[in-house]
Amino acid sequence: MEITEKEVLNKWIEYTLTNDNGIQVSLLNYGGILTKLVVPDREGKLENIVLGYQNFEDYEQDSNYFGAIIGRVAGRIENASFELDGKTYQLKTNEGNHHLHGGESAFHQVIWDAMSFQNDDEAGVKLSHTGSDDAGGYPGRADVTVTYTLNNKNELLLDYEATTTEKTILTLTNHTYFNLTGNLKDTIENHQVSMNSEQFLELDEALIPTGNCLDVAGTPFDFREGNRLAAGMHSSHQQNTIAGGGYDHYFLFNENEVPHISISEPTSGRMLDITTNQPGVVMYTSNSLDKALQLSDGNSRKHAGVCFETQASPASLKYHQLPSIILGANDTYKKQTCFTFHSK
Ligand code: FUC
Repeated sequence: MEITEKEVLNKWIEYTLTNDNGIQVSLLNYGGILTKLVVPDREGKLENIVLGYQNFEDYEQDSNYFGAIIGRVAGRIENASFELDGKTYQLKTNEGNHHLHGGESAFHQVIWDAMSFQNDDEAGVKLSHTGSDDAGGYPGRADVTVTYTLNNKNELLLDYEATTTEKTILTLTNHTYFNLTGNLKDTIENHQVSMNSEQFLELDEALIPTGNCLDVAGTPFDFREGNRLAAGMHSSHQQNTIAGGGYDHYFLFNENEVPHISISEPTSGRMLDITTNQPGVVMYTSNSLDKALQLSDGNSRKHAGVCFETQASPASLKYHQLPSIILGANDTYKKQTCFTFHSK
């Protein structure tokens, strides 16, 4: 295992973790942004499988949230408002009337305290952030750590921990866009995804969950036996068109079935398994990704990457049957998502 540090833009540090099989993970202390992930294809060829900017300055105002830690609440809070214990809280809007991905200057835009560590079989960086007492209208101050660990089993672990000074709402995720073709050779159309999910949340035109849980059976949302992402990109299903041609939906996982998601890419043979103790995932196929952004491997385009945002849904604030995002003052939020890389 090896770990190196490099200063970028005279203000951030980029850490690169390398395991004994040549897998490399690069991340910034700014936003905890995963900038590069280099893994072998079936021939052993090492290539980058995540979207990242060519110029680091572009991470500062990134409405695509490339690779970043998202919080305090990942996803959309309808009308930027929620009720907790009979009290109504109003947050700042940053997408129409709504509050997206923790609002402005959220966890994706702060410099985290970083501490690296390594031993024979793993190397990592522990990122910590102490929120401010007035964190954009959320109750309580949240103290958060996110630890990235790469090991020699070809696993990348993201461990999230949080506490709060007052009862609050919190759900964290990471917003990496994967593209297993390597070095952005193609879109994600031919990625084959299997997912243990029988239900997903219906969206309205503003991409806000309506509260209806829809059955995946007989729809392009059925990944139980595996399906190409292209199935939803060219579909006339109203839920795919509403999302801009593809997926931008919360899927609820079936309990006790792992891995929760498996992805394979036929040309490179690369595979990725995702296992988590989160109750579900937003699968977003970059339907609204800005065109012609200068990325490290070429220009961006629609469907250039796919995000698997493991999390609980903020829709639970309104629809209480969904897994909750409430964190009590004496509780510790503890979540893990594990990404395992292999090939066939
Ligand atoms: C995802 C989506 C959104 C948004 C953003 C960049 O989390 O749910 O629709 O476009 O990423």
